[in-house]
Amino acid sequence: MLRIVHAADIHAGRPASKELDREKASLRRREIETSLSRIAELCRREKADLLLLSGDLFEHSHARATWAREAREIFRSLGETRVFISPGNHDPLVRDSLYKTVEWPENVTVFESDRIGEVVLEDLGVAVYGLGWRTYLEHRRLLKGFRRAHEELFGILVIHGDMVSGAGEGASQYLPIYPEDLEGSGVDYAALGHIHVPGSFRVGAAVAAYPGCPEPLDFGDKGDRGVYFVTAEKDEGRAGYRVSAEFVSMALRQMRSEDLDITGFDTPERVRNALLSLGDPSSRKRDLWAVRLTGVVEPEIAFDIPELERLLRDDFFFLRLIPEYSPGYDLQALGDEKNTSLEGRFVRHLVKLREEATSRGDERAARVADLALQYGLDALRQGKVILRRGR
Ligand SMILES: [Mn+2]
Repeated sequence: MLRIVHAADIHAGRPASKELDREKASLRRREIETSLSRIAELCRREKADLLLLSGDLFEHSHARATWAREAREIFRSLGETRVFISPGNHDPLVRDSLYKTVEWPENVTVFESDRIGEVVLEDLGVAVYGLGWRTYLEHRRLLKGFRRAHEELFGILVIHGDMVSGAGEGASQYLPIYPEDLEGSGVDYAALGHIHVPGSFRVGAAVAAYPGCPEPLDFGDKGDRGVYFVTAEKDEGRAGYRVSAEFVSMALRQMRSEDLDITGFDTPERVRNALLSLGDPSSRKRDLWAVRLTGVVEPEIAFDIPELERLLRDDFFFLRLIPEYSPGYDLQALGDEKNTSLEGRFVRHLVKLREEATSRGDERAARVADLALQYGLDALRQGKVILRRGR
């Protein structure tokens, strides 16, 4: 049985979010860099025949030369595992690429041409096909017309690109991969890279997978992150292979997004305690959290968001608070027809504007009217505008 570890989009060298303090930012950057060594451990544990790295292994503009040397030693330590790398849009084969400055060990193949190359591994009964990006953008449909040369071998394609669906030429500037081109290639497994959300799927007779980034990179990268462990066995009953692609979670930390309803909360202490009830202590200390504060609070209350984040700095690895709560003005009472004051007329006018915007489907205008209502009432009743949104 053929045993394959397929990873992509490590993005080694990528600086962590500027919102992290210096110490945590450098820790996080290092965690992203060292995911390659954890992937190598998986290769050893699973006695993998092949390690496929489908692009964006590092970031050309940020990766350190020392990291590339570490990567070389990690690959060397894999010995029996053959490594195939197809550079992508963040690590293209430009003139001063780290791919060209490091002497890679014998078990490593970097696909250096933007035309599909092949490596035949007779002992494994495998042919690996792949290409490398040479520029930061790639509009060309590079897979079009490609057909594998060795029908009798297990065919693998390693490529960094964007699966598109029949949107015509120019469908993507990140190497558009058309399902029909992939199907026409005749390969058994397509080791894809570029999309950061993990997923495996079938394209005709082929199994294809995007492993996604093994460590989450942005707040959008929610959920489990990792690599694929792929096995392939000749299916004696039929002409082809039985291929299974199993997701293996690897990430040291997760990105979490939560909503917290703070309706009726009147002290920062209450907000702090509610935040401390999210998840459990270990997930708070481990993960990166983005929490939206929602609900309705007394109009005179505005929580000091940076101060709250500071108070909780030791409880969360990282916490970003997004204030989206609104002031509890009683618009019904304030806008009563009998209220002839400036306040009453202001509320009736703005409520009408908001309703008109809503009824013609203009959400933005409705939002503007709503905020104008809040700020106007703040000014009229409290003598100042309260910026609850922070930052
Ligand atoms: Mn990427």
